[in-house]
Amino acid sequence: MNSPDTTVQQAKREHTRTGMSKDAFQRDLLDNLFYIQGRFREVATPHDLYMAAAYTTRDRLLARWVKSAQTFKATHARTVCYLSAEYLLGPHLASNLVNLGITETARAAAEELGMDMDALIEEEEEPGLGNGGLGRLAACFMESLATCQIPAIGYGIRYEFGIFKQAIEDGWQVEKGDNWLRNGNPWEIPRPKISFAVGFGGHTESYRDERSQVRLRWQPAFEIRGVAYDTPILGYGSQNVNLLRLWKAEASESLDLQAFNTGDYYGAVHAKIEAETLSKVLYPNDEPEAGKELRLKQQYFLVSCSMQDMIRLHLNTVGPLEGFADKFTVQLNDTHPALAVAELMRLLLDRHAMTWEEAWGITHKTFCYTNHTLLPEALETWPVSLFERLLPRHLEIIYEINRRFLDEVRMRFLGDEARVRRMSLIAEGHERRVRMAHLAVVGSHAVNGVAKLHSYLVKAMLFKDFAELWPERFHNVTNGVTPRRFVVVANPRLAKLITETCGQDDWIRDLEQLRALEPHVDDAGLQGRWQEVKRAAKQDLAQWMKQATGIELDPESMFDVQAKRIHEYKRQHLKVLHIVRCYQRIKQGQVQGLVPRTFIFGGKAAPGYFMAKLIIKLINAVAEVVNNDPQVNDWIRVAFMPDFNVKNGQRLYPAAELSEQISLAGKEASGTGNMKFSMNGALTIGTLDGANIEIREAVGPENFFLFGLTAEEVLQRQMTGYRPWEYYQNDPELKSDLDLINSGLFSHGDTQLFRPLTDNLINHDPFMVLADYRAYLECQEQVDRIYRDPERWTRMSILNVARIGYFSSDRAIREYAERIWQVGPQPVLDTEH
Ligand code: GLG
Repeated sequence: MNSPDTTVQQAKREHTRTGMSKDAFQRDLLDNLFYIQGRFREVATPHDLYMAAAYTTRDRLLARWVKSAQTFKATHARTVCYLSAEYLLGPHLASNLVNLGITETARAAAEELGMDMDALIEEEEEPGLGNGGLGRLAACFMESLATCQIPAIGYGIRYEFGIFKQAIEDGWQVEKGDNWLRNGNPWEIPRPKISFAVGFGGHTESYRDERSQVRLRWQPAFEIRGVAYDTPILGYGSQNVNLLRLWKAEASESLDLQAFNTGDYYGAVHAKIEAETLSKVLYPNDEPEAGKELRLKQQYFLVSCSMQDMIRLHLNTVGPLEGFADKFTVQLNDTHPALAVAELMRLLLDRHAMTWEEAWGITHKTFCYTNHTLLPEALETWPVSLFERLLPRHLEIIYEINRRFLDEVRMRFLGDEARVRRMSLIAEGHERRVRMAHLAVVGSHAVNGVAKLHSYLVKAMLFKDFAELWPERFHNVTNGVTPRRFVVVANPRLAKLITETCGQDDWIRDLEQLRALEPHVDDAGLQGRWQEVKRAAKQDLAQWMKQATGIELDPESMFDVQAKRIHEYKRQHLKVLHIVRCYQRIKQGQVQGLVPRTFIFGGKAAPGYFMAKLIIKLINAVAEVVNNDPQVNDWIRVAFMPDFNVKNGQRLYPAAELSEQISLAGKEASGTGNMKFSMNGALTIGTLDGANIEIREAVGPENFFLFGLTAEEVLQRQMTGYRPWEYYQNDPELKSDLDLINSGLFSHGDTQLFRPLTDNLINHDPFMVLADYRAYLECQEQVDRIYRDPERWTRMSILNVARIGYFSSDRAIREYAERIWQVGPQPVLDTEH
């Protein structure tokens, strides 16, 4: 026990070390520059200064983290464990300063030392440990969990190479390695003592335990180790800090020693290198998983380390494992961590000697599963043969789960063997495969989709049989995004204007308060300032683009943006057809009613996704012709922002006026970019897909540009037979746009380059681009009409922001907490000040 005196001293020391005043920040900045970076002011590089600022900020997080850990321990707080193969975090510095509430203090402190805080923020290389929406959602959720004061641990993989960096060369995407750790990562703390062995291969065997019971155990052929790296995640305006724990793969010491002792030095080094490849690289999505054995290994590595860690924590703090599901609730972010179901069963059965019924009772109470897509190619299945080889014990457990589950199905639906086959965890066929989504549904007590339409389709189509068996298991939680990063950090001018107009900044914590803008919507003063804020953001983006790509954007034109992964279902090619139509109209002198526009694209294509890469080439090919034709470039310009990531997204959202959300209805589970654009005052042109539907309801149909087939109509067309060539033949403008692409005009005379794309559209068109073409063009004409009335446009923009509060990830997290996790806030008290 500390005497009261030493406790007071400790608190004082903490206070002087991590004080929030400008002077304290300034002193620590220099201290950290000197003692951690080993530099002094005169010779420090911008990167040194960034590191010093990062450590100075981290110190302040750590003070809160310690208090959080103490509070959670003392109160035995129920904890959410978020299991995700991806976290697309984005840069930490600016967002942590905002959440600490010291952005201005830090800026002033830096300025007095002759440093420019914005330049330091620019220095940070972002951890791109995710592909797109799914990974970014996990990052928003971590931030909102801390903001909502819900104790949580995010578990993931510390990939040495995150999502590739995209360069554009000759119009094509070129992938470059993302060596984000090269210059060190000041935000993480290695925990070499928190490490677990993870086995692979080998065989299972039965033995008799001390009570003479026959039990099974797994003897893996080899083991690697997972070591914890912790990153503190601070909530906005709260003292709560949660933990993001990422696992790095290392060679197991025991194997090392063995090899060294037998004199096989190179063998030992080789084993080490091979073990480390496990967390080497994040897999880009949208690619078939064939031959991706390493990916299954990664998935098992993640869940094994994480489940072992939870059991360790439980035994250390609570005690007997019977109460495991009361202490922890585990959210499976898509099927990537679904193996956790089998792993927890294995640990409880084989290591902790529980009966099947006890272990299953706990497992089933522990897990919840979020589905993020209906696209069949993204629904993971793994060959049984691969499981046999890598995870023999888990396969046995999965078979037993399946046997018991299918008995239940047979009891409920007597004689319906077709249903049994459809629902089985094992897909029969010439190659038997494990269906990870079925494992996740059977092993969880709650399953949710990520927007109303998506959750409906999950129940009505994807998991129809399961919803008939267990209707109460299915939920919807519509996604959200954090307004801290996507408004306060990305768009400080807008944040300031909102705060001044509302008279307070409570909206940052409670986004529904944006409604206070609504009474001012007709105020000419606000409208003028609103327009100025947008113009300034457009100028910033234009400046960045000029320097990054050489392309000049005209800030006087409408900024029309589509930024997201490149995928046929998201229909970037529909947007291109619109641009080609504008081009032709301008060439033919039909400019009446046209509004000058800058079309901006951003997004990566999966390296093995040929069609997506061809779409990027097409965008750049059209850009080259359009931008170099003086007859048209007064009207339209096209720019492709290279390497769309969180950091670049933060440049784009504030500058956008029109947000393109034009996926084929029924294909985009939710979308979250749609929310980020709208929060920054862009108007949406979109289909009735994913969260677009709910955004439109929230902002009002009159403030949203709607077009296109509904999900139901799409299904109908598919059933009655969709014939894209009829659209091609019957719509002369559509025909002429596609023909122009094939004419070689955009490809230096090459008439074959874009054939795979245009042929596919005319003959198959799986995402019904041609069916929606006409409606899209007409809707774009309406966009032009309204844009020509700036007052009306601005009004709509203000209303979009005023009514977007529902799409905060704080709201989403509160819904999970109440309806799915049954967990409440555990505030950490500020005992320091
Ligand atoms: C998915 C979907 C998106 C969704 C995101 C987060 O494609 O529509 O918004 O997850 O739920 N695979 C994804 O990125």
